[in-house]
Amino acid sequence: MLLYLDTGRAPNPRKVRIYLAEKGLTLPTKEVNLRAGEQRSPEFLRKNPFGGVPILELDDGTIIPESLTIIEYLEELYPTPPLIGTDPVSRALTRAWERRCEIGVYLPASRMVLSQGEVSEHARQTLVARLALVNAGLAGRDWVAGRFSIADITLFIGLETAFRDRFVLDPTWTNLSRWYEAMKARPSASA
Ligand SMILES: N[C@@H](CCC(=O)N[C@@H](CS)C(=O)NCC(=O)O)C(=O)O
Repeated sequence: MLLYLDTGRAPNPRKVRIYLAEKGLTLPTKEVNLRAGEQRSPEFLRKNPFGGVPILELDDGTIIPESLTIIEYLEELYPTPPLIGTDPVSRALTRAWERRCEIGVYLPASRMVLSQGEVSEHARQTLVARLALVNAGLAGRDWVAGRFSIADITLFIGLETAFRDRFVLDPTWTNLSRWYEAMKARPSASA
């Protein structure tokens, strides 16, 4: 198994890095220099025509793309500690929160950072509305889906992406601020 990541701290490969740190897993990795455009080399495009990392190459040459899919695959191989719930209901709810955090937080945060004008402003408004809901969801629980999970990892990379654009958390979002401090204190946050 060979995991292709970036040379820096791009969000999607970082999601997998944090996941591996939380699992205590070390995989053989190969770094792709995105700034140098290595993801667009013919050799890399043969592995992933979409030209992005992370990808996971299995020993038989099968390529598993997409950060979340790689995580789900690894979770099946290495179920302990569980980061996608422990039974059908908690697995479903963990996945639901993970989707909310990717679609409602990470994607608008990334659109806000990468675009300008009205598009960026619209993304910022979506982000604010979704974060208010995440803040409400965190009432009375330490982690987004109850116990620590991939939903927290996705929310973290979403917030860190937003902070690149000088985004600040609304001071009334006390649950989310408390969650962010707890997340930053985990050793995996520096992965
Ligand atoms: N949905 C994919 C997104 C992969 C992706 O866009 N990766 C970025 C880094 S965060 C990348 O490799 N970008 C290089 C490029 O677009 O040229 C995933 O979750 O893995």
